[in-house]
Amino acid sequence: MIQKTFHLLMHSCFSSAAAAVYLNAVLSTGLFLKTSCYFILIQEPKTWTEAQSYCEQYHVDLATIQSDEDRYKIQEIAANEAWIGLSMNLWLWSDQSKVTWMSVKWAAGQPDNASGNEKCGFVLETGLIGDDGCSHTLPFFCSEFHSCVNP
Ligand SMILES: [Ca+2]
Repeated sequence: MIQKTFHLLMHSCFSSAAAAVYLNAVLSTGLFLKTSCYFILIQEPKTWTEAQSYCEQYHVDLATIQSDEDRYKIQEIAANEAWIGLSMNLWLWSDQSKVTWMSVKWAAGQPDNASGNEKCGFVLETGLIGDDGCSHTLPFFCSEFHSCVNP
């Protein structure tokens, strides 16, 4: 609700580019910690399961994209294919939260289950999502603050 209000405010006061810059400044102050998450991109390629363990040990969990803001945040620091917390056990986030499909934007042709065993989700530099075999090794996004999981 805070974000919606914020959006309306930004819409009325700034151009979208200025709003994006300002939003990032506000986000980086932690003002919106409860409704937005920070993400960290770990460049060392790991399998999805290894990546999840790493995130749980050193951060919070693999990244979940629960809103457009989350997606923009990921998109900003995404460089190449990288795991996120999505996996196809009925497509749940790794923290067991349900997928808000409005916030998940599949890349063209995805999910295609191309190898017949593509049960894990990765994000492209565009912020769009695809499915891939969980044993492939990719960089990955962790969510960074506990407030993401327990707001
Ligand atoms: Ca695929």
